[in-house]
Amino acid sequence: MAKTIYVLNGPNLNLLGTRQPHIYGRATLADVEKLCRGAAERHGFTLVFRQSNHEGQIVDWINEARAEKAAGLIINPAGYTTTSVAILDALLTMESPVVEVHISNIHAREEFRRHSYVSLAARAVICGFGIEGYALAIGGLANLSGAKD
Ligand code: DHK
Repeated sequence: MAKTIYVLNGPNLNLLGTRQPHIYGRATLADVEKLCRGAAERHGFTLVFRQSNHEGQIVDWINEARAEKAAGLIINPAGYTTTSVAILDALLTMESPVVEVHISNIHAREEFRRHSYVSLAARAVICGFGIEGYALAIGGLANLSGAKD
């Protein structure tokens, strides 16, 4: 049976394509999902792809990924990156690897974007590659899940 990975997207990522395109690009969330579906298929994963503007909903989906024994979880926590202890705590319960993705390079922007609670639970962090970062994260999870250590 194919391993399942979750890709979770936080607030305002529903607006991709029209939201500050000079920072986030012109690709829509539907384009991101398509990219992720292609990458997941290439690596033999089943994909669950979701977006919410609500912190508790994201926590519930992380709990679901844990209960479903997902092979990995990729999260772009967006604005919750720098504020959410609840999302961090949920991610800390995951036994499978968590990858944090940001479309923009958060280190080249406002100072407040640099502090990530989520990074404390992340096996890896990808930022600044645009939406391609999601595909890189899926490839990274595939390497980890095939890796012997
Ligand atoms: C997306 C957001 O919505 C911001 O709150 C983060 C992140 C950066 C991104 O680059 O994908 O600071």
